Amino acid sequence: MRVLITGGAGIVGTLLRPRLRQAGRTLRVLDLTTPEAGGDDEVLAGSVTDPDAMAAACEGVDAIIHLGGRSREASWEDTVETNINGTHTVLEAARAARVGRIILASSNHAVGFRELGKDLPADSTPRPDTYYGVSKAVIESLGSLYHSRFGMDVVCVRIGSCFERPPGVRGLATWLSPDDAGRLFEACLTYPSPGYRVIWGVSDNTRRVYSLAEAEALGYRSRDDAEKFAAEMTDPAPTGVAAQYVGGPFCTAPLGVPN
Ligand code: 15L
Repeated sequence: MRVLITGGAGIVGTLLRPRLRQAGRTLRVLDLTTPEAGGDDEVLAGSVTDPDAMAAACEGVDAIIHLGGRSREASWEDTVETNINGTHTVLEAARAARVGRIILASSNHAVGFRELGKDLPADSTPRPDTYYGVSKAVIESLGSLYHSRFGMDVVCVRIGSCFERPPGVRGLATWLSPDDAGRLFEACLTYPSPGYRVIWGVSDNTRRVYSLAEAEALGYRSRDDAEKFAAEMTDPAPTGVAAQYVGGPFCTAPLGVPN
């Protein structure tokens, strides 16, 4: 089995690579500049917006983890080009190469203006908080379209905050630990015929507000809880709008301004 990871040199890709390697599986890792070698991984340079590069990257591939793109707010034009056109290019290349399964990195910011509550369903309809959030809502729709039209299995993961450690107090609720990320993407890669799904990417944090049920239906079991880092957090707890909505500080960040 060969798995293409786009944006594989980014934060999430770097955390995932060692956790997804296994016998009988080759990881093909793509980024704008050639990613560092590691294990038996194939590494290559190319942009997700380049149809030729993506066609070559998809050759002989069984599944794609599409992480490539802007991971924060940027200008409207950059966001459309990299995240929306880029994802369309990846899906088109995947369709032409008959790749059966795509896991799309979506984000909590697709639903950033949903009120914080208990167990927010993973398929809550979009309420983006930024242009970035809009792009994530659009890629979920593109994934739905390619599933319905072409029968591809598409799993959209609304990732909370995937870092080595929770990034501040808000992260105590939104953290997806690296090991849980490995377990979650492994479930996305191996669950038989998932069809089209939207799931949350989050650990079983004490302060969690996202539902785990949809990811657990794919066999994911979180073993981590951000609460063990609570005593180390020195930033002030979110207040006002940032405390009311899923997207936290993204809800008030200026639109189109890189942050
Ligand atoms: C995201 O979607 C970003 O890619 C990441 O950098 C974090 O900001 C994360 O959301 C978050 O909400 O913590």
